[in-house]
Amino acid sequence: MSVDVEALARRLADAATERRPIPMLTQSEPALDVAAAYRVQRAGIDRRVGAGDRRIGYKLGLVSRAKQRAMGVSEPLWGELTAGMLHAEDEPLAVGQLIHPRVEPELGFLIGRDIDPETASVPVVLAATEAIFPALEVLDSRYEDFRFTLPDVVADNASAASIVLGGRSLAPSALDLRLEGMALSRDGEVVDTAAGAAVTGHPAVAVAWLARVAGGIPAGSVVLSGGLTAPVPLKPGTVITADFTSVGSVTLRCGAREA
Ligand code: OOG
Ligand code: MG
Repeated sequence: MSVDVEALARRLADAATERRPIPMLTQSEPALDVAAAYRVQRAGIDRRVGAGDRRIGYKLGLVSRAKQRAMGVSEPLWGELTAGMLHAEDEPLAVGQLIHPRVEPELGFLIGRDIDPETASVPVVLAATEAIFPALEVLDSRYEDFRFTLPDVVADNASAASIVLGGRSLAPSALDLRLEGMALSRDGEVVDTAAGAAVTGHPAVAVAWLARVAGGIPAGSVVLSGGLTAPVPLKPGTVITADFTSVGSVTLRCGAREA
């Protein structure tokens, strides 16, 4: 039995547009395995690109213990980032346009040289990385109760909604990514802390994995490492800041009212 890739991509896109969460696809589509789910994911991004959006890179997901525990899924996954997901730091996020948004702190990689899938390794990733910067990722699962299996969340482009990039960009040689510390604050109060090593022992391990499974990473890509902590729910008026040791801070402000 095969799945109707286009129809499933449309179901997910409609859920986002209508702000209406849907049951997990695997409930009605038992044939949706991880490989088919990546085809649904690609069809969803192709739809966005067809409507004028542009691919800018990749995101890793479920790579830290904190995230795997929070979501009950213990295998990593990846998704794609588009220009339409970029959200300026000083612009309030319209949380009312999302279903049940959450945010998480991540490390961003700007890839300066193509990374081949066959030779990807930590030293290769670090040599190919032009800059590291802090990021906040806003997630918004299109599924009811923010619950999913691995194929469901893969098909849903790893719950991607918006990304805020900030801080200062540093060459990877200017910091120890494993020991890059991070304090996450909500409305001025620290709610979680982590270091880069939360992501697979070293965030570049996750980026090397991405290069192997995604068929390489082209020069110019932005890659998000995956959340360092469990995600934090967003409400109107919430202000979230991630302060990092070396790469600086990034802040997300939610709009005051549901709109
Ligand atoms: C899936 C996406 C995971 C991360 O950084 O771990 C992710 C989810 O938790 O909804 O983006
Ligand atoms: Mg993430």
